[in-house]
Amino acid sequence: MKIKIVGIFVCMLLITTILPMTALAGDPENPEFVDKIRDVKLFGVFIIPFQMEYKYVDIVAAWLHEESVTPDYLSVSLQIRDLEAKTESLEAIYSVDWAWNNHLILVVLHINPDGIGTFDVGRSLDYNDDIEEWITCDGMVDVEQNIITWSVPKEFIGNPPKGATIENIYPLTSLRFTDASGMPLMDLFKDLSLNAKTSKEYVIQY
Ligand SMILES: [Ca+2]
Ligand SMILES: [Ca+2]
Repeated sequence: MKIKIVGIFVCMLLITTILPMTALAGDPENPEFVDKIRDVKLFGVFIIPFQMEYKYVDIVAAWLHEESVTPDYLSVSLQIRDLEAKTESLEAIYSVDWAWNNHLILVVLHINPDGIGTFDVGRSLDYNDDIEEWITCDGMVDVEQNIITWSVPKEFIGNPPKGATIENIYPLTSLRFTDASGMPLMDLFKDLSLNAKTSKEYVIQY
């Protein structure tokens, strides 16, 4: 009886230590952010009945992740319903922002008829939402998997230590006229994160 109770106790200990570990690390199977699909809206407000034309800005999920071999980088991945390496006429803007230590961080990528732009990361230097400083970072567009990944140097975002909680992870996409078109640079179509199915925190692993 005693052995059985000890066995149950050990099992419970294992479950309580393993479960948080698996739940904390972001990956495609366990993303921090899961969006509805077919929810791209005109001006971010009006529902569009047919979404075939907007698959390349329809957010599916977003997650943060780190590798033990590159502990100085925080990777951010954004999954889209059907990602394209270039657009036909409009400019697609992909971004994910989050908060740590009361500072806002934002990663951005533009894809337009010329192709893929630079992978940028910005930070606010004070406690408001304005981004004051930008750098270009490494990144990857995987059109097979429909995933954009930014590789963010931790130093630029204030070196969040192991155990730090990254909160309010919110992706956003928009479609607007290109600079070259001479048309007003307003967001025509957007996929907002207000209707997320899942939105949770990420804990720094390294
Ligand atoms: Ca969506
Ligand atoms: Ca959405």
